[in-house]
Amino acid sequence: MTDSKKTLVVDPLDLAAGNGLMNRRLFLNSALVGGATLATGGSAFAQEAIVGEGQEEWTLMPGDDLPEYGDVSRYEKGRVKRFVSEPVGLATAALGARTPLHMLHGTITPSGLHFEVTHHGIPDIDPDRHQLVIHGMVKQPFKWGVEQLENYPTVSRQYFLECSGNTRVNWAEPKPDQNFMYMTHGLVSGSEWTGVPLSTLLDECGVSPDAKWVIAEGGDSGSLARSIPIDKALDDTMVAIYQNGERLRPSQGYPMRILAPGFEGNISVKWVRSLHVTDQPVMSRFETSKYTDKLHDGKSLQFSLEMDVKSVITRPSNAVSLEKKGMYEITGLAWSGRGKVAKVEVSADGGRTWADAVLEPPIQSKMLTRFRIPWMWEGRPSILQSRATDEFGRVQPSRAALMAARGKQAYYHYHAIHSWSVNARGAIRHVYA
Ligand SMILES: Nc1nc2c(c(=O)[nH]1)N[C@H]1C(S)=C(S)[C@@H](COP(=O)(O)O)O[C@H]1N2
Ligand SMILES: [Mo]
Repeated sequence: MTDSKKTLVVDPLDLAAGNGLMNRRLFLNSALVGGATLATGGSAFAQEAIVGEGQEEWTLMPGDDLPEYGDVSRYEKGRVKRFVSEPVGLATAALGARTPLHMLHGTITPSGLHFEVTHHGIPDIDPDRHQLVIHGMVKQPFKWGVEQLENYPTVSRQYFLECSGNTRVNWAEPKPDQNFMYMTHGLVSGSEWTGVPLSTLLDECGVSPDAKWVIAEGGDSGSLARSIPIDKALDDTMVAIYQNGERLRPSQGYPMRILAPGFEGNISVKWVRSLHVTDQPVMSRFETSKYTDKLHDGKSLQFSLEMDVKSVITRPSNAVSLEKKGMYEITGLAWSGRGKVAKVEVSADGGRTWADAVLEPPIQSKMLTRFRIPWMWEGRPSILQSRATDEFGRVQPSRAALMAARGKQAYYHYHAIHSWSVNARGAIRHVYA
């Protein structure tokens, strides 16, 4: 039994920054897990034990038969789900399904919860009739079905995928958007992708030394097309056929997609059917009217493909408020489109002081990294923020710095520090700080 009135005694040596941020060493040496810290004062989480429980009906009879394809508990079905936008006309608008980041742990997004952006709906592709062709500036064009692709040596790597429209409401909205965080940040997910390196297939075709771009075209009705720089195509880009150990889901591009690690999601063309090797980009509407960044002077940045360094606190967040004073774990995700996350700092006082969070290994290039730090909330109004730095020294900017650099008219590639204000009752709101 815990005594909820006893106050938590915090060793001042354990404080890492202002307003109750604790030294991450509390996690590293498992002092918290040992109970010494959390048990005092009654943690914010534990409940009193009631003797005599444990005879629920499921303990009294045999359970169900085994399904051939497993599913989540029926109690989770309504609770853990993607958040799907209204279908507003397939021809012009993109449909989005957002990952419930605040409900997930670790870094791998369950396939059924991977975010999805689809401009023309999900095609119902028969894998026996779908083929990928490589043509254009090559010695010999070739084509492959998914069964033929499987004969090649494959690679399996964990990568994040983020739509460059993720968090875009924060550019323009003068008032901070109060939708729950999955609406502002849920267009990012992490998976293990298995596929054939695109370089293997290009080598087989014999790419001309004058080639500069590979134009990928999808097999959906709108034939979404994007130009991939040849260096990226020959580097870590793959034709993915598996996600988290099983064939791609229809939402993710079944039976094959481009996966261009660390680049904006739009270029990872799903349901890919054609790769045209050329010396010029195709200038499709997805790289002219869309996915370009309008600057102060009315000019636009085009082909800003590599995603910036970014992070967000997923718990607590405006979707998960605090119920009472006590010790909490602040946790979230950080990522960089260029490489590994090197550091995540957390502030509980609106950026006046910062403490280093623990980064949970393995820390992988172009993949989500989980961070965590203990926080003693003493019931004071607080502003929680996270700031990521990648291995190249790129630091996640404040919103003011990002707006100063890129202007207010931008739409894509928002990646500034996100701020959660906690009031004295523990209610959490998104604020600009
Ligand atoms: N063929 C095709 N590929 C596509 C899209 C599409 O509509 N059609 N949407 C793109 C966009 S905008 C993004 S952000 C990513 C999303 O990938 P996901 O749905 O697997 O998360 O796919 C990209 N690839
Ligand atoms: Mo996107």
